[in-house]
Amino acid sequence: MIRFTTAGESHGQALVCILEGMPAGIPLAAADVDEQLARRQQGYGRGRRMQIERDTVELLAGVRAGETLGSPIAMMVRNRDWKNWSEIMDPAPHAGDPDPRRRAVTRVRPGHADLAGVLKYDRTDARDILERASARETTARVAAGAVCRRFLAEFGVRIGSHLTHLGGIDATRPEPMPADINAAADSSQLRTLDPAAERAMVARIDVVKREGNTLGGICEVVADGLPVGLGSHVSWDRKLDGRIGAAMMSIPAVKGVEIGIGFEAARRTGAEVHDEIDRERDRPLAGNVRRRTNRAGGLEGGMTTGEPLVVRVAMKPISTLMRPLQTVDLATGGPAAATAERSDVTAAPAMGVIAEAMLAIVLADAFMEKFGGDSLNEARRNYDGYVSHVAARLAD
Ligand code: EPS
Repeated sequence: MIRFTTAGESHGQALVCILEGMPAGIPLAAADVDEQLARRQQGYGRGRRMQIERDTVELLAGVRAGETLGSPIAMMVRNRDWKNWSEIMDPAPHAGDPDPRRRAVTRVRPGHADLAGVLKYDRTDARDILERASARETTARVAAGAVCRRFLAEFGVRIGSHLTHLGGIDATRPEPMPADINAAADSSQLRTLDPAAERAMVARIDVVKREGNTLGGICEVVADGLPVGLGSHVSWDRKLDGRIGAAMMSIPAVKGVEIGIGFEAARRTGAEVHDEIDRERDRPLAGNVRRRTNRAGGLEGGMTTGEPLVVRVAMKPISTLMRPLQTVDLATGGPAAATAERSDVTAAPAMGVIAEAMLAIVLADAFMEKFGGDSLNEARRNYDGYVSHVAARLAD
């Protein structure tokens, strides 16, 4: 239903994104996208690059007078750093001086796309790989996600995230969770909801930075306001769990995804895992029931249940270490210390914002699959018809 593609190198001119399949009539302003882009740029532990960039979107196509047209939406975010890289990243054929290859990367970094990329794409300079493997690309995903999020907001869907773990330190999940997770998380420099853990995390980042090392982390993403029945049990590729898993695993450096209690479910008995169901009036989106617990994380049989959708996403430490690991130099064939480019100590807080965007894209796709429509009004009529039907079940 929804397709999107991004293009752009980390130090190229710009990142671009084309998002197809959004209906006409969604209210959309550049500010809706910019707000999300700014959220992605925050987080203690980022490097100097984030002081250079001030990401803002240019809406190039698919939007007129503050509303989507139903046509492909094209967006561009310029790289401010481009001016420092315009010779090295110049697309024009270049011979001699200045040599665009003078910052060639041959001491490939363990854990990065560098080595597999140069072998596969037959390159001698790993910059040809790393520029696109860079997580800078996620800027364009967040732009696409912002549009999907704006669409979902029309149906009362809210998506938020917070950091639950950083480099060996757990944050406690508040009980109850704040109604607006992002309002709370965005005011924290690590996007955690546990101030004591945050202080320990900040101290850990400072120590690890001095050591020239890096840290990973885990974010929890929550979507609420979803109706029962997005996704489907009927075929593997329509199951929403699988679609969410693939979207999350495509985020650079993400190594694991859990839905609900995730891996923990394998350690418990069925009685300790499955959420018992009670009838409860005035819960139309869930078919007038409530689960006593939400260990399933809002998904059963590949479909939403109407309970909050809860996804946890784990990111490995960034693979550019200022105190580099051992590798081979592709230019000499000998052993070498890996390239140490300017980098972040951790980008785990930003990863939560990116995971929100990916979830918004998957959910908007599932919405369009279920409710269809060329215009927002048509999708809304279909949504209203379905929800009133579900709400009539177990109503009295
Ligand atoms: C990145 C390396 C750093 C990060 C970058 C991702 O950039 P630079 O090489 O310019 O210092 O800052 O992230 C972003 C630019 C961003 O917008 O998130 C990498 O190698 O993945």
